[in-house]
Amino acid sequence: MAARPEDERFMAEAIRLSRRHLGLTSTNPSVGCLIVKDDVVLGSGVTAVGGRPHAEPQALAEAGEGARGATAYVTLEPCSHYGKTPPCAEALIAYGVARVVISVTDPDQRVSGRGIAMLRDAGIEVDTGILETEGRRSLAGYLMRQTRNRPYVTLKLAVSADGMIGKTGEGQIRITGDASRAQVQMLRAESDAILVGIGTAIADDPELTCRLPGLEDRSPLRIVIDEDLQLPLGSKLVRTARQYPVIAVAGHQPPFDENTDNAFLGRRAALDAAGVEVLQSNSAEPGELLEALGTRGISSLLVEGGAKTARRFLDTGMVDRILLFQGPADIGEGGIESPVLKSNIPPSFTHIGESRFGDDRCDEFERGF
Ligand code: AOF
Ligand code: ZN
Repeated sequence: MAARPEDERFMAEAIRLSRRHLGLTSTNPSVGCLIVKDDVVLGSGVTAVGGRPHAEPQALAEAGEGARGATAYVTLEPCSHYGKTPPCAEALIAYGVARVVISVTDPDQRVSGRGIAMLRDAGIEVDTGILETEGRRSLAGYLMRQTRNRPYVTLKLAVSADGMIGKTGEGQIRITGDASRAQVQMLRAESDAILVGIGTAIADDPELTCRLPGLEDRSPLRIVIDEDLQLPLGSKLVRTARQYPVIAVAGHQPPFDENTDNAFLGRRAALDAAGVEVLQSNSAEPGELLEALGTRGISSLLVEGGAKTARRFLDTGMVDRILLFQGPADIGEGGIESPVLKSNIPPSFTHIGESRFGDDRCDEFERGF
């Protein structure tokens, strides 16, 4: 049978629910599930922090006997494999669910199509592709890592009215207001990792944590592209490295002569001793670093600047989504130009929405994959 009018409404609710644990379930996707009968939600579940239990058994347990004859709304195809937990498809069958509505099919080789087949074989009606665009957006990190072994990359930029992202020699300056800043903290909470270049790390001395009340423990892994390992030992990043992990990404080649070579090794040892992990990767090829992060289970990466780093990610085609926050004031003389503006977003991106945060606006662009 085809999709029903209420399907999109309940799927939208399941997707909203799934977002609650974004950034907390790596390497598992954060999935949302609702058990609905006669237009009433009898149970709901989201993949638990750490990735297990999955969403379905939680929603089913809440619905209990009520699940018999009900419809299950799931953002991702229920799993069919015996992994660290038994298959969710089996649980849906055991509880006597009559119909399962799915947004996105699972690219995981162990599941892909089998979850749906198991349900259908048991006589359950299955509809797929409900709010698929929105579903794929909520699962973007998981889907990207599964299919390309790299995290989904969001580039966030805060741009002044005259198109600048900062002012030379002035460190952190206010471009956007408090509402935008809170939104960025939320983005950090939803990301597995956050990345800046060493220029920004030195000029701004940022913390890159999530400081929203109650969400402090959702700070992402913090990464600095730091070719020559110049990250100051007194920086906020290094000082907090034992609490919130930091990776410094050094270039492949240490400098050539012996003295500088030794200095590089010394800085490396000092960062190491301060609890900063040093990783070597060619900074001109962000794809190399992204692959290493994908292998470690990082599914979503937020790139927060500066201009050079953003440019490199854009030029090598490693940006999947751009969030352009625009403040109302000019920066003028000494401004550092944004690597990208609303007027020159690369043609492979589509404008998918605009929101307002106080006096600022935020335009969102994405590239399909
Ligand atoms: C679901 N519901 O809530 C999630 C699913 O290592 P395991 O056993 O936990 O299995 C991981 C796989 O399970 C993952 O790659 C994806 O296919 C699926 N995740 N499936 O039915 C959920 N999080
Ligand atoms: Zn499952």
